[in-house]
Amino acid sequence: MPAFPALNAPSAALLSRLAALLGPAGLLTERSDVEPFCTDWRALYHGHAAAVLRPANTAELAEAVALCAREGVAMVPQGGNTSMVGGATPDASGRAIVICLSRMNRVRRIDPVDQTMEVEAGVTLKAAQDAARDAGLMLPLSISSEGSAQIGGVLATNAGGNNTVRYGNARELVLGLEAVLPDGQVFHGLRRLRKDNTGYALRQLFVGSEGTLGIISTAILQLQPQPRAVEAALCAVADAAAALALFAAFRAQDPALIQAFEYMSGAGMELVTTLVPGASLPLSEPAPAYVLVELATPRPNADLRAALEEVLGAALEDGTVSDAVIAESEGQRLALWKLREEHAEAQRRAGASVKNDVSVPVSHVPELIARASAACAALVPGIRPAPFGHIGDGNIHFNLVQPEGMDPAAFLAMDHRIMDTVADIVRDLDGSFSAEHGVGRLKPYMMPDWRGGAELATMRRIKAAIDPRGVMNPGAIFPPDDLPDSPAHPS
Ligand code: 2HG
Ligand code: ZN
Repeated sequence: MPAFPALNAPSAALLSRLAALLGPAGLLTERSDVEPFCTDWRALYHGHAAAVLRPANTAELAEAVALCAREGVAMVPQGGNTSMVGGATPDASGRAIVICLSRMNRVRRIDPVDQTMEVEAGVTLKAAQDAARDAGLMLPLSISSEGSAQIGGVLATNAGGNNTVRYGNARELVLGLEAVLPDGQVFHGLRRLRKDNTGYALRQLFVGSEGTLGIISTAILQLQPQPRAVEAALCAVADAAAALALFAAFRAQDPALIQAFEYMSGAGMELVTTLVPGASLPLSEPAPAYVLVELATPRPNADLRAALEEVLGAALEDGTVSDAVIAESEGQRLALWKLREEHAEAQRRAGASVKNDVSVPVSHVPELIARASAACAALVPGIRPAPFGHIGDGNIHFNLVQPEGMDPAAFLAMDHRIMDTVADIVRDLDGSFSAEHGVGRLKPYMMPDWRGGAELATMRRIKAAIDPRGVMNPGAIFPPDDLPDSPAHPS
């Protein structure tokens, strides 16, 4: 286990050097300015920070990191602050500095021949998608928080989302990367090559590192041709097994057409339609579960509507699907997606919830949902399972909303017991305790058990080699014992 020395609060001299380097727009120290950066989206973590740095470019970022590192000050990189696992929240000591990338927000270049885009870390995923689309291409990464989530955070957490089934996770889209190392050196890996076998693929080390090895500053992403046709449908199904039967039917027809294949439980959908303004179910009656399927193709003259109707028609006939609605316009397609993308927001409005972002082999999803629902109901009577997610790639958000009327704090106090109950079943089904949200500050306690032995030992050695002082995002990924200076649990 690496023995990291204690981390320091920034000295007055450091803060004035940072002020001179970054200017008034680049350094926040007033408590009221700093506070918004100290609570996560779920409001599970309430930390404090000595300052927030907002560098305008890589040179400023690198210099600021070097100054902080020299004093042994903890740095917490933060993108859109949309982490579901407290990955970007400073601890309660007030000694850490948050580094916010939002001023580094330029789309530098889109190359139509190479089909790549070079984007700075602070560009929101939505802005990057829009820029790619305006250039006649597509950035095929799509997540519910894309309006706020920034490229740097999306890559640092290896986000997955709705299109993984077709295009892979963020990792698969990264051709090149520039990152600032924990001592302020810059790793210059901004190459846009499809082939580049020159030793270790260092860029991939930063993808999914959750800011523990350095700060991603710029990336080159692989783009795709823009689809010429997109069709989406919402289907009512009996359960996850029926959803998988429908998935199999679409795959049998043409796997290359499936752009998204999402599952929603009836309970999750009911929360959305009752708690999110403007969300309504376009089917005649509620169902036990739903699938949102999206087909897309760049091929000209592909009769995508006919392809969709062919599979849905057969599924309605054999009872796999009990009802379905096909979007007749772009507005209707977005309305269908709203029902899916507002699940996290609806669950936030419903009270406290415990999230389990888990993955299992696709074939095991029905068993996961059945067993985990029963186990959680036995543990907490009245608990409201609201599973949903990316069933096409085996990633289910097995989320549980508190029982009606229960004290939210009492429910959250059971979070580890609930998470462990689900995790035991996930393990039995050969799955992972974190599919796309990362480990953050919520799940490091699970690491020794799940990733123990050579795996965690190797991660610790990589961490110690790249960040020997332990200044980069302490408290994330590694169990608290590794970083005695950084309480990993909510304050
Ligand atoms: C989604 O798929 C996000 O909408 C959020 O990953 C999931 O709220 C969640 O657990
Ligand atoms: Zn998700």
